[in-house]
Amino acid sequence: MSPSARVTNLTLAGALLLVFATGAGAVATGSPGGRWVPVAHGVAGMAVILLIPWKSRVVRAGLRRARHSRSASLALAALALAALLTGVLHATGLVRSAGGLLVLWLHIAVALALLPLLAWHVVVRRARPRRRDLSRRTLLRTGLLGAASAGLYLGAGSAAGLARLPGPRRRFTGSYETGSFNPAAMPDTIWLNDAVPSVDAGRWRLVVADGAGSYVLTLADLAGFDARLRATLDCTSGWFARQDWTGVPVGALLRSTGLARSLLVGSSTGYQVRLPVSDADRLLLATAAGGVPLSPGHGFPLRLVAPGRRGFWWVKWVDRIELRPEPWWLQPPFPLR
Ligand SMILES: Nc1nc2c(c(=O)[nH]1)N[C@H]1C(S)=C(S)[C@@H](COP(=O)(O)O)O[C@H]1N2
Ligand SMILES: [Mo]
Repeated sequence: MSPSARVTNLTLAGALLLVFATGAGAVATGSPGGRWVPVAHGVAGMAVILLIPWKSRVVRAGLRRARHSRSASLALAALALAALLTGVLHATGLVRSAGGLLVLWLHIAVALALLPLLAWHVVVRRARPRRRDLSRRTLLRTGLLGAASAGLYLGAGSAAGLARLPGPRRRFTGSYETGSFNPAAMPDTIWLNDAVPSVDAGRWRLVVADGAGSYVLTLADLAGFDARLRATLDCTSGWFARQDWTGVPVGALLRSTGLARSLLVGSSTGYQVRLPVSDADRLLLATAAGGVPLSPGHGFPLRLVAPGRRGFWWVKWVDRIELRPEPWWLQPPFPLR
């Protein structure tokens, strides 16, 4: 017997909740401890695909009854299918950009557009769980769906491998390698509407504010440092590059941390991030990549290297670092400019 419309809707709602939560998580994750998040995102996406036949039965019945909200429901269905399609295209590597747009950006944009429609749909067509939904049969079905989704995810990965698609060679974050050990081949990525500033190297200053007060450094002052660090820059738009970075360890600039809880790293453009103070010993302020001074697009004269964190933490055109009493999480989850 096939599941009731209510059970189908509730199962789909659960899968979508998982898909959105892990999708947001996949964008944030940068260290191997979080490697399960993008995998869970893929498996949850497969569950949504597997539920399509059941859901279309519910949709066909619904379209006969509720006519007034039909166009919104169809828009919802179209966006959901577009999100699934772009997800599969990016993950397998079948199509990674279309019309100059990265398929991953399309995937994220479609998912964000989907969110308000989905919220509306869930409120308007709310399916209340009932106690008898928790039957042995439902549990068994959910287990089977989970197993089938994992199987489909693994199968799609092997198929992509057999077809020699680039998908299986992605990093654990889901990103494709682009320009490793060749900074000139690495994309210049601007987060939202920031722009490459023109920097006068002679007049540029770095302001350091630590537990002992604040002081200023020139580019000549920084030239004396040549700490090296091999680290992976992994952008949320789906590419990563390994580079040998050279510069000043942040720990060498901070004379005392006092009671500070976070380190604010600011750009001359106004872009800024707040990191936990405990990260300071792992951070580098780089003046060069691959032995060559940073290009304007990659942050000349100074940019943050934050190993284990996604690209949006790697502030470019840094002109101040400041120890702050506020906790690091007192900021939007992603930079706002
Ligand atoms: N000031 C500033 N820093 C920034 C950004 C930005 O838009 N403005 N983009 C961030 C993002 S999203 C990424 S992925 C990296 C990209 O670094 P790259 O341009 O050197 O490849 O820089 C980060 N640092
Ligand atoms: Mo990025």
